[in-house]
Amino acid sequence: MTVDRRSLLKYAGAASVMGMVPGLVRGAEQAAAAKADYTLRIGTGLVELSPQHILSTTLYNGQFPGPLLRFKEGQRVTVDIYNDTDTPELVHWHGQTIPSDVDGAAEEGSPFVPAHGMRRISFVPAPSGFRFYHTHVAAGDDLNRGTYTAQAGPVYIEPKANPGAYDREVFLVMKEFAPAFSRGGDMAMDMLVGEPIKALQQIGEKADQEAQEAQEKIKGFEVGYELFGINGRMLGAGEPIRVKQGERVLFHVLNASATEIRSFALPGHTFKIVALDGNPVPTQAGVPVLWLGTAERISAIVEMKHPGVWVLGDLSDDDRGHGMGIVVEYADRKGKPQWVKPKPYRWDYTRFGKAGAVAASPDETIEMTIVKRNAAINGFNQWTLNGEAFSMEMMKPKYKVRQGRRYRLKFRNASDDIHPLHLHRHSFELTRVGGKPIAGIMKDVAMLGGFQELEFDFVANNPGLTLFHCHQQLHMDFGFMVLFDYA
Ligand SMILES: [Cu+2]
Repeated sequence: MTVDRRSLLKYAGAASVMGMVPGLVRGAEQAAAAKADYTLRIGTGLVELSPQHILSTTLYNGQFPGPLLRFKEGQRVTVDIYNDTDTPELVHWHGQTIPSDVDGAAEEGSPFVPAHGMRRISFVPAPSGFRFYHTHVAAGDDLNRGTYTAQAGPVYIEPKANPGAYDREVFLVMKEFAPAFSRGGDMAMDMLVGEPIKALQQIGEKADQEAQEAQEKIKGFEVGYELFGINGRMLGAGEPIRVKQGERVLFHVLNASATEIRSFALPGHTFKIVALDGNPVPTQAGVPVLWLGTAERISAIVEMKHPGVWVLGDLSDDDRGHGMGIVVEYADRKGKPQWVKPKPYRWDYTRFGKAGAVAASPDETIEMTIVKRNAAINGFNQWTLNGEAFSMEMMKPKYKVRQGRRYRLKFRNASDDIHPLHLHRHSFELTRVGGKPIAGIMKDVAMLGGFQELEFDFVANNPGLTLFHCHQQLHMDFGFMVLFDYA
């Protein structure tokens, strides 16, 4: 594989310069002055997926997942971040409405945590619910960087008032390990509701043709994985989740994958969805299967009323076979964990929306057409939004927004890939998915289906540079990003 690293090296160079801002010295002085509420240490360590599968990667505090951080809504916290690695790092507080300099994205101006240095940050956690933290550096062609490593950990921000209709909480972090490049195949996409739109397929076909004529290239690189786990353990290698009949268990599930869409089922049980991306849903519908795009979170209550020893796992036999699952064991039940393949189920966000409601009208609509240029950059697919790929040097494309205005983003996907769309520092309201109107669902990541459209609204209520990107690491690193800037 020949890969030109010039652009990536240029980016890394800019990164180390940005890491040298005065914050380093100030941070160290502050650290000496008072102890932080939380400390994160970024460093190389081992993950024991099973006794036979121990691998080395970059971790928070020597563990995967990183420690569960419990914050209180509205109560300021300080976090000391130490970087024991040789490269500058960024910790992004995913799903929180915090200032740009602590959000943890270089594009927004957050300073890097220098190699072998530290940075103290302080912010007021919000909104309440299930969030997470993860690295936000570009990986490019380096599978030892970015979200291909094990730098991810859950955050739970306690609400001021806790509804509490469950007996206990279990946090589950789904993650792949041992990544490798391959020439991509097609992503399965029939699990999302909605039909492909012909006009978008035609735009995609035209881009394919152009890429082929220009470079005679085939499909670009994709990433596959050898090993899978939940909370850092392969199926059967960790402790089972021990439950009692009649217990109501609130699962907080995070898809911490760098690139993959994940599914989840527990034979004979139903998930009652109570929150998406940590935000309570208007309609708590029951579903047999969960589908989560990269970085999505689902909070769901399962009533334990089907005694046995079960596999709670991914629908893909291959991924589950390589570890993507965890055993659920009822008290006094013994035996081999059972898996039963669920009936096909199409994921539909609108089921959890506010019935009959219509979202508020936007002040402005911004349309974005997403096109894939097959293998256009050294064998990697390039992604363009309205014909433009994001450039760190130019800090473009950049859209101006005005405080207080409500913006509707209308995405038109002219590719066959699913895109987990992510907006930083703001929550958005889904307003149209798979051809259906929807209201009342607040999220920070949403899956846009292949050759489909999706609309969401956000209110410009948190001044500062704001990044929007696809959360698929390969897509964001190769163009799928824009900035919003307050006028
Ligand atoms: Cu994408």
